[in-house]
Amino acid sequence: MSSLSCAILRLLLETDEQISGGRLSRELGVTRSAIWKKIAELRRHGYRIDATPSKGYRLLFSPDLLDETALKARLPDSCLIGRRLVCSATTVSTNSDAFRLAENGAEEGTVVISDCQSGGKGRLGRRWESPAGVNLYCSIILRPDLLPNEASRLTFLSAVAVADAIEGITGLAPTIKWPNDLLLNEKKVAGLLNEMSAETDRVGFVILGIGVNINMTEEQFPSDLRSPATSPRIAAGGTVERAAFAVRLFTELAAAYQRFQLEGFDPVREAWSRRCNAFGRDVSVDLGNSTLRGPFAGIDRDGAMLVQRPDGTMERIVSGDVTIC
Ligand code: BT5
Repeated sequence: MSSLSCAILRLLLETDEQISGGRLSRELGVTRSAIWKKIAELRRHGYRIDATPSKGYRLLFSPDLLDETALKARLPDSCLIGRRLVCSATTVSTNSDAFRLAENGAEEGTVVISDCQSGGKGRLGRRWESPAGVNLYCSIILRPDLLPNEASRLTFLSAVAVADAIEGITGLAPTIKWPNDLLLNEKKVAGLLNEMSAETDRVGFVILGIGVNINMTEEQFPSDLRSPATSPRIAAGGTVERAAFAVRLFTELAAAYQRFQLEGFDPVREAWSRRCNAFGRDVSVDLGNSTLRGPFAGIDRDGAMLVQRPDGTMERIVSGDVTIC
């Protein structure tokens, strides 16, 4: 749809009242008949818009779309994340698409979103279940001024932003399991896959890959998932408008990224620690050829997990699968 449809939708979303055709045409600098044509176009895409002669137009219902019009109509103009949106009905993996775009110079804040992924990626070659019409799958291009070994800080930043967005929109309070799982009632509701391209001393770009289960139902999860999974719909009932969730996530992320650039990692670490589900509990870490078990002792300045060994010293874990005992 055109930028005029998007501008009309933005004005309709701002109020529950009727807006007259005259006001729309004045504010947007086009004729009333141009407004009428775009209202018809929005209706064809599933928006229910009431038109009362002499009173004007009122939005009654928005379809749950994740296209450019639905997102741009809700996104503040000043938001860094989403200043360019690349939306599609289906793709293999939004992370792979974003990586290619970034290699070709796409600007910071570009977001790739798809309604469905045929090859959604988890970590270590695992799969991310990505059915159509129910969830959010997005990949965000950032170009931070960081050393390669500092880039993992953005995983923690994005985990906090996703948790804040879920809580802001649904009222449900997710916890975080190191390093990248978001849980509701101990079941996985979102996962992060951050990838980067770097020279030896400098990050070129980072792709924040974010998958959030939103309106997914129990029946849509395959029975062989490694660990239990959920969505706000399963946890609390009711559905969430995905475009509203996505915009909340982008604004949370933009604010967190700006704060990180000004104040560094400490505020991120504190916010992450408040959400972490492992404090005071024993964790078991699969290190590939051995398993470490001990009390979780937080994360250090680089985001490495600290686990207390039996002799009281700390083990730093930079990667691995963790189970809360
Ligand atoms: C992750 O990996 O949690 C990272 C997931 C990142 C997905 C996003 S979607 C947008 C972007 N584009 C991509 O291609 N990827 C990113 P990991 O910690 O390895 O968890 C994967 C495991 O979670 C799987 O082996 C399953 O057991 C489980 N799983 C798969 N799909 C799930 C889902 N929709 N909800 C909950 N758990 C799931």
